[in-house]
Amino acid sequence: MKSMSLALIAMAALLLQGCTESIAAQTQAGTEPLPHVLVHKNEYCGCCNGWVEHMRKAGFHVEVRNVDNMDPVKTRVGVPAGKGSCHTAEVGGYFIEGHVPAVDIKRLLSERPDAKGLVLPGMPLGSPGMETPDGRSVPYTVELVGPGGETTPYASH
Ligand SMILES: [Cu+2]
Repeated sequence: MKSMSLALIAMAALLLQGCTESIAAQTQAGTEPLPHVLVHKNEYCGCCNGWVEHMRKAGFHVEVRNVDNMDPVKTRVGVPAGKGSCHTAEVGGYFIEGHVPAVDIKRLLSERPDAKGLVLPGMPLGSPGMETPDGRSVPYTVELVGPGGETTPYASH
């Protein structure tokens, strides 16, 4: 009889330990996992791959889709005229145009503003994926694209 209750206590202890471990794992991974990122890009775009690597290092799961013509994608998601860059991504219901830093995308996903997405027009030197061998960079501003396609400054780097 005594040995049986000891066995029960040991089993309960194991169960408790199991619970504690799974809670610890959840906390470590963060409360909400980062959403899946779908990137549309041209097969031969090198700086696009640089940005994909930057996003993966930041913890995003990135799926890459190579397309010959980017125009239909940009039109569909709503990239404003003159604000385009080399690649267009979709994440959490927003679009991300160009070499936008992952930190801005994480902020977008936590704040969830009423907007279509973020744009970083052109390909500014020093932005993620546009690093230069000598470390040169230019200041750049990521813009938020509102529901009507209007842009407002979102983050300066
Ligand atoms: Cu680029």
